[in-house]
Amino acid sequence: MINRYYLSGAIIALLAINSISTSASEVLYKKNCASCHAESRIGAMGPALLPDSLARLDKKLADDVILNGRVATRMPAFKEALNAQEIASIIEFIYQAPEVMPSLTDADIMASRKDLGDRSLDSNSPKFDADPWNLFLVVETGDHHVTLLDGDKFEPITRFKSHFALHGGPKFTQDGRFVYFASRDGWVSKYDIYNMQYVAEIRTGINTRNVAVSDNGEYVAVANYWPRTLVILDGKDLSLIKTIPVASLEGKSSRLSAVYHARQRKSFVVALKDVPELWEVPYGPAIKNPPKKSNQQGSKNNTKNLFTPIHINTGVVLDDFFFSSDYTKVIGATRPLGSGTKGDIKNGLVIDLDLKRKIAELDLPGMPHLGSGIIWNHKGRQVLATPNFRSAEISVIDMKSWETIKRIKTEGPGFFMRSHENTSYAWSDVFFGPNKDKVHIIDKQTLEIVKTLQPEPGKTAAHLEFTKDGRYTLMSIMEDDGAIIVYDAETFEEVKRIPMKRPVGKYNIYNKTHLSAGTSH
Ligand code: DHE
Repeated sequence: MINRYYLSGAIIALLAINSISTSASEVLYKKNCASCHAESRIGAMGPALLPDSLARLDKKLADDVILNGRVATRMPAFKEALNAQEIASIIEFIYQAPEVMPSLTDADIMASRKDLGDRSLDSNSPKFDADPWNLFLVVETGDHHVTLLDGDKFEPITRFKSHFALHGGPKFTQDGRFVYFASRDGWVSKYDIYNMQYVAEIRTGINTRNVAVSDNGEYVAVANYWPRTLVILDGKDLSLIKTIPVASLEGKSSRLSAVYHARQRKSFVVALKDVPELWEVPYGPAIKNPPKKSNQQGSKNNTKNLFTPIHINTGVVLDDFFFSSDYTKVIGATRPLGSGTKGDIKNGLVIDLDLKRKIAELDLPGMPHLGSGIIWNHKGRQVLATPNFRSAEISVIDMKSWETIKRIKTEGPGFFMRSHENTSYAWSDVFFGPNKDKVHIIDKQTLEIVKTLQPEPGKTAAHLEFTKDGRYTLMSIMEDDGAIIVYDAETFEEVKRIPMKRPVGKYNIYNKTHLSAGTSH
C-alpha cells in the first residue's frame, strides 16, 4: 500500500523535479548518501553511483531501494528521512554524469590493497573433508555471498561474504587452491579455498568487467570500462604491477569488454569495446606447441615484450569471445560501431592470433552469445554451439569449414549453455522472455532437443555446470529465494535442491582448471 501510494507520489515528484536545483540535489546526496557511496560517487562501503555503474538498475528500482533499503546489505530505508520529491531529486542526480568523471590513479589503487586473513594457520591441504577437485563455488548475488559446495554430497562446506555484485566467472589457479573474483565496482579479491579465508583485495577500477588469471596465479589482468585501463596485478598478493591505458593504434581511447587467459600462448587476450581492435598481451614467451610437463615455463627474465599489447586490426568492433581449444583462433561477435552499421560483415568473425587477421566470417543470427559457447565432437568433427541473446535458436558451427550445420529452434533466446566430455547432452537455458523458466536438453549427435525442463514455473532457471565426472548437472533458480537444483545428467531426474539466494553462476574447479570443452574458462 505504502509503495503504491509512494510510487504515484514519486511520479508527481519526478514531474516537479525541475524545482530542485542540481546543487540542491547534490546537497541532498552529500547529506544522505556520500558517507557510504563517497562524495565523488565512486563507491566506498556502498557501490558506485555513476551512470555507467547504474546502467543495469531501472530508475523505478533505484527509487524502491532508496525508499525501502536493500535486503541483506547495509543500505537503509530512507522512507522516514526523505520525501518523494527529495528521493526523485537524488535519483536524477546520480543518473547524471558528473562534470568531471572521477579517476583512480595508481596511488589510489595501491592504497586500496589489503592483506586479509591469518596466514599463520594456513595449511597446504584442504581443511575440509571433500574432493578438492569436485568443489563448486556458487556466486549468490541475492545477498552477495559465495558458497563453497561439496560436488559429491551436494552440501555447503562454507559460505562467505563477497564484494557487491560479482560478475564474470571466478578464476582459479591451476592447482585449484586459489580463486580470484571481480566485482562490477572494481574490487578484485583473492580467496584461499583450502584454508577458507581471503588472502587479499584491491580496487582496480570504478566500473570493471572481469579478470583473467595466469595458470599458476602469477598474474591477474583486470578489464575496466572506467577508467579505460587494463590493470596487471601480481597474483600472489594483488599488488599493482602495471596500469595500461586503453587506446587504439590511432590513439582513440576505448572501454574494455573483457579479458581472457590464453594458457598455451602465455598471454591475455583483450576485447576492446569502442574500437575495431583486439589485443594480445604477452606475460611470458609464447609457446606454440606447449610442452607436456608444466615445469617448462617461459623465463620470467625475458621481459622484453612483457605486457606490451599487440594490436590486431579486426575491421569491426568485436564483443563477446570464444576460443578454439588450442587458443590460436578467436571467434568474436560483431557489434555495430558509431553509425550503428558494420557494413556487409556478418555477425561473427574468426581471427587467427598467429596470422593476426580475420580468416572467416560466421553466419550467425541476431546477437550470438559466444562467451557461453561450447565445443563437442559431432560425427568426427569439432563443432561450436552458441546460444543467442536475440534469436530463439542455438547455432551449431563446424570448426573447420566454419559453416553453420544446424540452427536448433528454442523456446526463446538463451544466455548460458553447458555440457561435459562424459555426457551425450548439452543443456541450454531460455533466459529471456516468457519461457525463462525452461531449460532445453539437446542430444549432441542428433542435434535435437530431447527434453525441456521447467523446474519452477515463472522462476528463472539458468546457468548450468557439471560435476567433475559429468554425472550430474547443477542448475540455478535465479531468484532471491532461489536454489541450486542437482539433476542426474543421464536420466534428467532431480536429485537434490539446495536453497540459495539468487545463485547466478556456479563453477566446478576441476572442469574450469582442466579446460573442459563443455564450459567456459
Ligand atoms: Fe555476464 C560472464 C558480459 C550481463 C552473469 N559476462 C560474462 C563474461 C562477459 C560478460 C564478457 C565473461 C567474463 C568472464 O567470465 O571472465 N554480461 C556481460 C554483458 O555484456 C552483459 C550482457 C551486460 C552487462 O552489463 O554486463 C552481461 N551477466 C549479465 C547478467 O545480467 C548476468 C546474468 C547476471 C549478473 O550478475 O550480472 C550475468 N556473466 C554472468 C555469469 C558469467 C558471466 C554468471 C560467468 C559465466 C561462466 O559460467 O563462466
